[in-house]
Amino acid sequence: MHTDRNTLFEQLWQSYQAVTPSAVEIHRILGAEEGHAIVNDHIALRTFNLPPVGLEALAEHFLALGYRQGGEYHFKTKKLYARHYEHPDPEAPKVFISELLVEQCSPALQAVVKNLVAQVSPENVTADDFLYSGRHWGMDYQTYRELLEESEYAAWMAAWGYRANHFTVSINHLDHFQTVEQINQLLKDNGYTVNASGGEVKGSPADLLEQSSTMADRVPVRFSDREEAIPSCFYEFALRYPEPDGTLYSGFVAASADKIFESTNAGM
Ligand code: OOG
Ligand code: NI
Repeated sequence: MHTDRNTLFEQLWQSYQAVTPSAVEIHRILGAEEGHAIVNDHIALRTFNLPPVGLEALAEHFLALGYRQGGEYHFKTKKLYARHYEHPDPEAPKVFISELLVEQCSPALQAVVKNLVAQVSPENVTADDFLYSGRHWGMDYQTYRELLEESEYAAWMAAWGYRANHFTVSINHLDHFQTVEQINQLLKDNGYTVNASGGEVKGSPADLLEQSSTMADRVPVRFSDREEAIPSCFYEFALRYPEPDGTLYSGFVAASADKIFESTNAGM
């Protein structure tokens, strides 16, 4: 477990940006190099609900840094369960962790995923670098394609392993953009594809959270038998609204999250 929050998030960013060239470019487009601060609203991590890699094992890394459990979210059709974690320091990024409910999947998928997870050493799960350690298992392209037919989430997880699947720009902290619509227009003007599932702006002021995201980059991944370009990670944008007590809403919105998961869909 890391003892320093900044080091953990810096390492997560490094492993994320290595497979997400658009995040680096968008960072620059937003003016990061001209001294405009880019504040990260949250990151998201994915896993399978099997020991030793279930949601709670990932969460331990954040609890050790003083994070506390927030809300929980159910995604029935996608067979996912998620929780968010937040820190008493409001400047700390929130963390959204989901897990695939493997027992609800087909016997074939269960067999594949159990075999992958069996290759993870429990001592690696508590190691400092686990959350950005990538894949711990052998993976061939055909198996990836088979998983894809049943669950985009399972296929993504099997191909990429442990890493942040997105970072999120806090629009509240931008000084030159105020709305999700403005960000989406900027993205489109620069040639990026905005995730349109359920609408390009997800959520509303009444939900206290509006979000959008790019569609994941496609980058080559090394499978055991060959290299293929597949969806990697995406960039998200979040605008939070105040609760009656004046503090910004710190939760997530399940109906919006359901669509944001689709930012890594392969579409083939
Ligand atoms: C997480 C999707 C949900 C949000 O902000 O609601 C999410 C994922 O794609 O793993 O990030
Ligand atoms: Ni998100």
